[in-house]
Order: sequence, then structure tokens, then C-alpha cells
Amino acid sequence: MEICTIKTQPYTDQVCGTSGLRKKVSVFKQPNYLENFVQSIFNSLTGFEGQTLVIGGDGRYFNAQAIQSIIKIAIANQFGRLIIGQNGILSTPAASHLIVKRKAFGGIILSASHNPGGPNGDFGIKYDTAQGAPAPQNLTDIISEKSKTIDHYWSCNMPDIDLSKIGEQSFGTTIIEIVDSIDDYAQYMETIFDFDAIRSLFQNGFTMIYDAMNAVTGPYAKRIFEEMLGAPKNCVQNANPLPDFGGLHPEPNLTYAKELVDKMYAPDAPDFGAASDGDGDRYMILGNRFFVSPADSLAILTEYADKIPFYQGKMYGVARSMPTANAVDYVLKAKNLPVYATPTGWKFFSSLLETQKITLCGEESFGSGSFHLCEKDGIWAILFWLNIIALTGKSVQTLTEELWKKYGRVYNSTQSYEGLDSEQAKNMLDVLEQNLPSFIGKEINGFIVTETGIFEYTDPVTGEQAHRQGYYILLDNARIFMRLSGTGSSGATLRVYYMKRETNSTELTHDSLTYIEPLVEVFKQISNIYMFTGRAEPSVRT
Ligand code: G16
Repeated sequence: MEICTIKTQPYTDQVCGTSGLRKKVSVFKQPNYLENFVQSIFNSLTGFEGQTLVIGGDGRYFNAQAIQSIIKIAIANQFGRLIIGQNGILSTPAASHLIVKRKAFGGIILSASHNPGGPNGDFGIKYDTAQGAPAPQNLTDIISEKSKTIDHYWSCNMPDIDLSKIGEQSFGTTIIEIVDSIDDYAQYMETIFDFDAIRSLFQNGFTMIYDAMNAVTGPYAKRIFEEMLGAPKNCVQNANPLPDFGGLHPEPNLTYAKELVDKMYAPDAPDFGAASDGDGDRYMILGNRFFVSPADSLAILTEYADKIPFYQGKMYGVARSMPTANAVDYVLKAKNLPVYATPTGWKFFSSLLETQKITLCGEESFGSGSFHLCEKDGIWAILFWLNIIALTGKSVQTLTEELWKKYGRVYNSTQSYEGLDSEQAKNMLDVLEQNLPSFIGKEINGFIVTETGIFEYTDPVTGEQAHRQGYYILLDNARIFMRLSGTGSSGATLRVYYMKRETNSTELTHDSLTYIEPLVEVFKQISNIYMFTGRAEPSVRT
């Protein structure tokens, strides 16, 4: 096996977004594009020689090919051990867990998360630190900088590795260890939740469907829900990870998880429905003809966390991203615990998790997590719900409606305008920014604007600052928040987040989208979105 130095030219577009580098597969397939980025990651790190690197991905198109290149570059860069999920598969939370459990230097996860896959779809790479956490902003900035000047990378002349066989092989001074992708993660979940109680729930006839959306969590869900917990056979649907997700858009929300939603609203709907995304870090919860918003889900996990032994005596506080509706704030107030509002992006939770300022965290984009891992974790959240249901004997709907009765309901909706022309979207936001102060004190569609601004953040642990993290408009008892998505691979996606709190007990069970509609009208008037982009309606509403 020979180590070779390969000359290369830099690409100028390797800028890390909300979670790593995400681009079309065709972009990643350009000569040396992937290799440049991987070497740029290693060029941004020090002291990894002889250390362990975890590698895995969500199995999407180009995963298998990319892993072989990464293995060769990692060996040439003198990592001591590469731990790779069997067949190159690891969900994002499972990779995060392996990094910590095996005391790895870090990990490379191949995924474009919830973005569609296949030859015309998206691919992505992200780096996780030794804490199993997404690379912080200062590191991703360095990686992006290094990628602009890279002129060579190291690789090895060696045949591709057979990733299907569990076990170890040596290459020079590097050991390659292929591991079962599910074992460690499943065992870890068993230490967090009361599997016996969940097993009894299913034995007593509780019904469930889980939609893996042909993405990475299928095998995890089969093992954990069906085999270990005795959930109904074949309750895991779209269970085989496919390179193109079978044409599905693996984003668990009311629009893209339509197959699951239809089943959960059918006359013979089961008690519980759930789905995850491409790489297994997001989740959606449905009851029988009932949808739980991500903000309510975080509030309910917080309400019941101290009933789960793993969290007893360890409730420190909770963080939510700023766009996330603030239902959890009222639960925390009652428990006399702090809440932190961070910018969008899981990496902003890391310092809070690592320093035990928070126990749980969550986002409106269907991600929740806790100090058990520094990544969001879809299957964990679903197990958390099952554990609460097993302990309380209450349905999804009852648990949610009880939350509303106790604390008031924070109606909320995220509405995304996907595929906008980037220039048009930017113009619209530039004008909006200029106009923001002039709205204060005005009445728009029956709401008085009380405050407007740009969200700026200082990390309470590290003191690092994040600027211009979105625009907010506060109205009486309501809020509109706007930002551009950081996870798309082409054009621009504008996300508009609405919330309005209701405490009148006779007004708690309206249809959320209908209730929010007057606020949507405020957004349309304030932004002039139609005039700037030609788009009147969002493409995704949750
Ligand atoms: C990533 C981050 C999340 C964040 C989301 C925002 O999710 O990990 O923390 O909420 O992006 O997406 P957008 O910028 O499109 O609104 P994921 O699941 O794509 O890794």
C-alpha cells in the first residue's frame, strides 16, 4: 500500500452551512471535490495521528463511493483506527454515540439529512467532534477557509474495502474496524428508557406505525421497536434504506410524510405514528387523528422528563432555537428552570449540553435531543414518547391537550417558501430589514406591532457571537420570525415561523393553520413577498 500526494485545484464553493457541506450529487462528483473537502477537514485539525475516526452515512446515493475515498484519505493522513458502520451505514445519532463511546478523535458523517437523494438529489458531509457534536462555527469557518487554498491531498493506492463484513483489517499502521451499525445505539437506548414498560404497552395491544421513509432508520426501528420492544410486526414501513429513498423526500413533516399522515387520519388509524428523516436525527409524532407540533413535543418531553429515571435529579434547563414556538418556556417557568433561546443549528446547543446548563433541547424543524448525545436524535425522541405513554397510560392527544389546559396553547406553524430565486429573496429581506422599525406601533390586520429586530446571539458559555440570525416581529401575544434556510443546495428557501398564545380554555382546540392565518396575512403585507418573488403561497406548511 503506497501513500500518494495528489495535486488538486481548490473549489470556491465549499462553505459549510447549518450542518456541514451540502450540495447536489453532481457537484460532489466533480474531480477531487469530495477529496478536497475531506483533506480540508483534516488540515483544520491537529493531533489526530494514531487516533480513531468514526465514519458512516445515511446510505444515500454516492455514500458507498464517498466512503471508499474517505477511508483512503484517512489512512494516508495516519489515523490509527477507522470505525465504520457495516455497509457504510450509521445514523447521525448512532455515529455521535460511537464517537463518544469509543473515545474517537471525531467522525465524518455522510448525509444531506432530510434533502432528497439519488443521482439528481443532494449529498453532504459533516464533521463531528470528539464530543459527538457538530463542528462548531469557528471550526467550520477554518475548514471553509482551508478549502479555498488547498493544492494537494494524500491518499493511498489500495483496493476498495469490503464494508459488509464485521471485523478488523490492518492497512499499514491503520486498523479498519467494521461494526454493526445498530448494536451500540440500541443498547444505549435501553439504558435510558424503561423497555419493560414499553414492552408491556405493546403486549396490551397498543398499536403503532413508524415510517422510515426508505432512509437510514429502517433497520434501527425494526431492531428496536419490533424485535426488542415487541411492537406489531411490520409496523415499520418503508424500512429498507434506498439510495434514492424510493423517490421520497425524507423529511418528517405533514407535507412530505403524507403516507404516514394519511394512515394516521384514516378510520382504522393506530394509536401512535412516527417518522424520521434521512439520517435519523429528526422525528414527527402523531396520535390517532392528531398531530403534535415539534414545539409541543419538546414541552411534553420536558413536562415528563423527571419521570424517566435517566433524567431524574438531572433537570438543569432546556434550550430551544429562537424560531421554535415557546411552549416549553411555560413548562420551565412552572418548574423554576431556565430556558435558552439559540440560533437555528444544533451546534448552538453543544456548549449548553456539555456544561450541563440544559438537559433537553429542541427545534421547530422536528429535532429534539438531550445530554445523552450532542446530536438530535429521532428514535430517542420516539422512545421518550412511548415511555411517557407507557408510564401515564394516556394517549398522544390527551397528553397534548392536558399540556394546553395547564399552560395555555402556543399555536404555531412553520411555512416554507422553497425554490425561491436567491437574488429576489435577498432583495425582499433587505427591504424588509430597512422597513422593520417603521412597523412599530402600527396596527396590521388587527395586530399591534410592539417590537421588531434582528436576532443576535452571544453563547452564554463560550461568549462567541452569532450575528444576523433572523428577523422578528413581535405583536400582541404573537410573533413572526423569518430566516433563510441554511440546508438547501440550490436557490433559496425562506422559512416563516408563526406563533400565537391562547389561554382561554374554550379556544384551545382550533385547527392550528386556520388559527394562524391572520398572522400569515400580516407577513404577506409586511414582506410584500408576492411582489418580490411572484410567490403567494408557501410550499410546505406544518
Ligand atoms: C439542520 C440542523 C438543525 C437545524 C436545521 C435547519 O438540520 O442540524 O439544527 O434546525 O438544519 O434547517 P434550515 O436551515 O433548512 O431551516 P438537519 O436535520 O438538516 O441536519
